[in-house]
Amino acid sequence: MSNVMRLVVLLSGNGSNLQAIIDACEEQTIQGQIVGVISNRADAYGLERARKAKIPTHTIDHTLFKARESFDQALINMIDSYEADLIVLAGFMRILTEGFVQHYQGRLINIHPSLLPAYKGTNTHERVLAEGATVHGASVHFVTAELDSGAVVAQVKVPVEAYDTASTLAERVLRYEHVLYPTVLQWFCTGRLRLGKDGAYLDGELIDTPLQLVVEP
Ligand code: NHR
Ligand code: GAR
Repeated sequence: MSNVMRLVVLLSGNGSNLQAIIDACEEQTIQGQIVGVISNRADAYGLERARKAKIPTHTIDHTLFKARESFDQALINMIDSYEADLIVLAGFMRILTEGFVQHYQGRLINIHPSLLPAYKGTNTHERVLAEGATVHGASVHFVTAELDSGAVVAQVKVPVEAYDTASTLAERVLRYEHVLYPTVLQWFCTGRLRLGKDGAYLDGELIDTPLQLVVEP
């Protein structure tokens, strides 16, 4: 009963994706256990959500480190003390060094608020609106050293409405994320999803185009 996958979640903010993952673990729609939550900001509401769920929390404040390498090493030391099988980025807002990413090759996964490869980086909702796109979305990808460029596993499309502001759009995207992310994490936790040399595999088959999930948010 205790050989389920051990997840460590990294976040920087509200943690609504963390909440979706906590709920899925409790309902056993994810057969995994969140063994720790780490934030780079002491005031992240996600830490409060973790405490309520009796999950150990830590803050590693990036502003206390002179170099990205030393911050990342502190993260590595903390994560490895939990013997994590999978490191889940959930609204984590610090770019990670190549050394960090290589240490967790195939065990580091992120959710990004766009239909990758479109709109890498930050402020995706603002940029989608500025360009007048009618479809937006979210992607789950394995993390590699190049930002938002690792193998994309699955995506959801989200409609853009004429009245949208960045905030109403972000809210809608999040509701889809809360279904997408637990789904993909369960694939990993059941051994169906892995990262190979040439990309991500689901049930032994290369994902050559990101899987399109159709979900009820
Ligand atoms: N690290 C690597 N190496 N590769 C990725 O794909 C990563 C990553 C770290 C985080 C999440 C990410 C996203 O989904 C992520 C993917 C932060 C920034 C950023 O510019 C960009 C992308 C992502 C996270 N961060 C600034 C920095 O200097 C700080 C911005 C801030 O604090 O608000 O690190 O989009
Ligand atoms: C989510 O939309 C996530 O995709 C995005 O931040 C939000 C976090 O919300 N991630 C990034 O932009 C990473 N750069 P949450 O804290 O409520 O889960």
